[in-house]
Amino acid sequence: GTGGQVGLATRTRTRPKKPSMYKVLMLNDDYTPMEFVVLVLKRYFRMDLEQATRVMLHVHQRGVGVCGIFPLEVAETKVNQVMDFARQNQHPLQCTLEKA
Ligand code: TYC
Repeated sequence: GTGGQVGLATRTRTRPKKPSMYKVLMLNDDYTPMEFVVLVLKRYFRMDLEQATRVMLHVHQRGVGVCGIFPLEVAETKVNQVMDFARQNQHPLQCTLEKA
């Protein structure tokens, strides 16, 4: 046009892009009771007693384990909930995020 502005061609998405997913990891420590970790896994990750016990023992033996894989905002909320609950109960349990 006379103004010299050139429109750049853009492609528009037809489908929304898939959200990036994040692993929520539980870390072992020497002080948090096993029963407390099982409670956390049941309460915040909707595991039954058998699943929760399996994941807890995996973390106890290997040092780290995956609690679940979620979109970023959900994963962040889970980490905050677990850390708050551990703090309230004076346990040093640590939980963190990692891109899946
Ligand atoms: N290692 C702890 C104990 O022997 C149990 C434990 C398991 C702690 C998993 C943290 O994420 C954890 N009491």
